[in-house]
This record gives sequence, structure tokens and C-alpha cells, in this order.
Amino acid sequence: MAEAEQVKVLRFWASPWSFRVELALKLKGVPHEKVEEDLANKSPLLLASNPIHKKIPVLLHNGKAIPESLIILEYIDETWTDNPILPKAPHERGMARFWSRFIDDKCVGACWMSCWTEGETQQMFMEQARACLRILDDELGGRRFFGGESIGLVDISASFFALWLGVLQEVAGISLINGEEFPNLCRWIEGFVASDVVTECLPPRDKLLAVFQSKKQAILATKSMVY
Ligand SMILES: N[C@@H](CCC(=O)N[C@@H](CS)C(=O)NCC(=O)O)C(=O)O
Repeated sequence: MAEAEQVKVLRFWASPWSFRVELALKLKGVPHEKVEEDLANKSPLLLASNPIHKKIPVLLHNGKAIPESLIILEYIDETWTDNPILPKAPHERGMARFWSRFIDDKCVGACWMSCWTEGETQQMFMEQARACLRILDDELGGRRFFGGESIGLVDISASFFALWLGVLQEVAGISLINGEEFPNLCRWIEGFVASDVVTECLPPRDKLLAVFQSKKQAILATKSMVY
């Protein structure tokens, strides 16, 4: 009899990147152990498993480590082939990779910086973020998910917009994503978070809000000490 597979995720409960990995494993029905990391005091296992970036998430499959959420998603899809998350056809497959990288390289950073800056710098990041969200809204169009009728690589990659961005906007007191400007994305968010498998993996919104509120307080306190 084959030995049971060992699948562990080194994670941080509030991280949208850990969420990606856990959602993909859940969609595939792969049982896994979640190993919570203290990012202020990283474990020897994390440091040994991702010595270059020293970041979560890391997937450990039968003792072998894979870092970086987008790479982990592809590894998961290639290893557990039921319920594919990448399209089969080479062109669609390439474009799914393109959009997930666009989300990471252009959109998430602009949204994140819009929430943690002020004044002209904030305006600049908000413009960049809106331009990215417009592109994503157009790309999604009238489809239910970026992956068509089911959640795929781009939906998983975009999960930051489904929960984290709303929480960050609330903390920052800004509005980036709204139904008037981005109707397709807002419809997508509703459908995505209503999906059972997503609900089971999402961190509690109130806990996430508390984490980011205290981060904001810490930043404000530092500033008042400086000035
Ligand atoms: N590009 C990475 C980003 C991962 C990331 O930023 N992880 C953060 C937590 S949300 C982390 O481990 N930070 C610890 C550090 O920077 O020291 C991915 O997609 O996996």
C-alpha cells in the first residue's frame, strides 16, 4: 500500500498569499496540515524551506519545499490533477499565467500603497490602482469567474480583492473598488466569497480588520513620535 502523502503549508492566517495555497488545496480536496508562522520570529523550518525570501507561504510535499504562492499553485495543479485550476489549452493557459502575474506585479502593490500613503503620493497610487482595476474589470466582462464557470488560477490569484482590499480601504478611509466604477469585479467578489469552498478558507473579516487597524495605529504613533 502506498504511504500516505504528507502535505503541510507554512502560513500566516491573515496572509492573502497563504489563502491562495489553502484554497487551491481545498478545491482539489487535498488534506493538509496548516503550520502557523510567527513572522516576527520565523521558525527554523521556514528559514530552511525558503532561505532566499524567508516568506510564507511554503508548501511542503513529502518533505520537499516549494515557495512563492503562484509557483505553488502551478505545482498543486500539476501534482493533483482533479479539478484543474489552469486551463488545458496552451494559449488560455499562458494567458491565465499572464493575468495572475499582472495582478501581482501591477495591481496588488498599487492597491496596497494607496492604503498606506497620504497626499499626492496616495493620489498617484490610487490612479495606478484604478487603472489596474479597470483592466481587470474589462478582462472579466460578463463571465462568472475569470476561470469561466469555475474558480481557476486567476480567481485564486485575485482573492486579495475579494476580502483584503475591502478591509484595507476601510482602515485607510478610501474607496477604490465600488459597484459603479467596477461592476464586473464587484459582482465577481460577491460570487467568489459566496462559494462554499472560499468561505471555508477565508479568515474572519473582523480579525483581519483589527490587525490592519492596529498596524495603522502603530504607524500613526511612530509619526507622532517623529514629529
Ligand atoms: N510573492 C510572495 C509574497 C509572500 C509574502 O509577502 N509573504 C509575507 C506575509 S503576507 C511574508 O512572509 N512576510 C515576511 C517577511 O517579509 O519577512 C508569494 O506570492 O508567496
